[in-house]
Amino acid sequence: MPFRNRYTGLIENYRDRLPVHDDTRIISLGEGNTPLIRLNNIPRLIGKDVDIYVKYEGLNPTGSFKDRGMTLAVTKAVEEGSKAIICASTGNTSASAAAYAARAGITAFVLIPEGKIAQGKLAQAMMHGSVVIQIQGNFDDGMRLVKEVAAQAPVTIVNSINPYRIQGQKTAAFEITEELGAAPDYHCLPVGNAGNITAHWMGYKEYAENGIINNRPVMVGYQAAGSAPFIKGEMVDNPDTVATAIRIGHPQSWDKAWTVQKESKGWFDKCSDDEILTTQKLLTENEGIFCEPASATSLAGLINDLKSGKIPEGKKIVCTLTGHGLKDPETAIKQSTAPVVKIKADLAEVKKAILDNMSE
Ligand code: AN7
Repeated sequence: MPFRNRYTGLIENYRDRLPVHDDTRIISLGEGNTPLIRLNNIPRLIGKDVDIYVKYEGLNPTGSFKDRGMTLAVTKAVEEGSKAIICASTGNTSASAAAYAARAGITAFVLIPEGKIAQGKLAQAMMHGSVVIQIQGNFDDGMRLVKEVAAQAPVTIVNSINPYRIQGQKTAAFEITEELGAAPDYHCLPVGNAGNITAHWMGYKEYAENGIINNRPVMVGYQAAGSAPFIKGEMVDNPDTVATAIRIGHPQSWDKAWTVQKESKGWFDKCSDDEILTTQKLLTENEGIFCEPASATSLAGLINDLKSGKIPEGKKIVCTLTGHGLKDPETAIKQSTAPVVKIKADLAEVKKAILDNMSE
């Protein structure tokens, strides 16, 4: 049988573009190398002649793009002798930190806003054995506390203010350009702290500066309307949205993201919670792709900009789907209108249920 090389994660894959040494012990769960899926049906449904690809980051080991940054942040923390990591999180960072800490054999402390993180993410943080600290406050309160406590205790912050997080996350742009043979015309992302949009731009710029590609995308960031500091032009104190992952009013990469906007000639815009949930469902029902609400913001915003003509037809566009739909089963089930037929365990009733629900 022919021997196929094992994929062993993005640090091994992009070793020469990341700050690791030959003898660095790499903490990996095989993250990265996620599918770039071309949408077959949605362009036709919205009546636009465009080439849309989604980068399905929900297929990372813990179900979100955070793993790209976490593999490097935890690898470096361990290399530097750290025995504990800490983060504030709307859910996905804590899930990822908990898993990579477990893998490394160190402790993770995670601060989460009480009652405002999706069930799947809470389950992950708990199952991986992190110390879950629920605070009566939002993400921004948690982030402030993490910075204060890390100044006084021997813990390494693994939020995206840790520069290794951004370095790891830039690899998504490498993968996209390698598959498309060039950068896309536009790249759309959901924006919370704005670490990921910053990381993608870093990756595209690096490949352009190295002559690997000769184009760079226009970067477009979308936020939930109730949690949209970049659209307001100032910090927001009481952010709220059904997309709890991006319920962030004080983005940590504020200045960096404005630089991305200027350098790439991009923009920020907002989507309503209704648009976010409708788009999440559009993807699940018409493409077979299940992402969490925050992730659908990238496509929801793109659809708005295609409808208005701000993004013209004939373009190649990538939307990042940052997290898996299974992260937030409660929101999914609440908004689902799919028929759930209840019957007796009886053949005739099953046949009737099939005939009644057969599509034309
Ligand atoms: C699914 O987990 O900030 O703009 O604490 O989980 O890089 O912050 C999550 C962010 C988009 C926004 N989509 O990315 C956290 C956290 C999902 C997310 C974002 C997040 P950034």
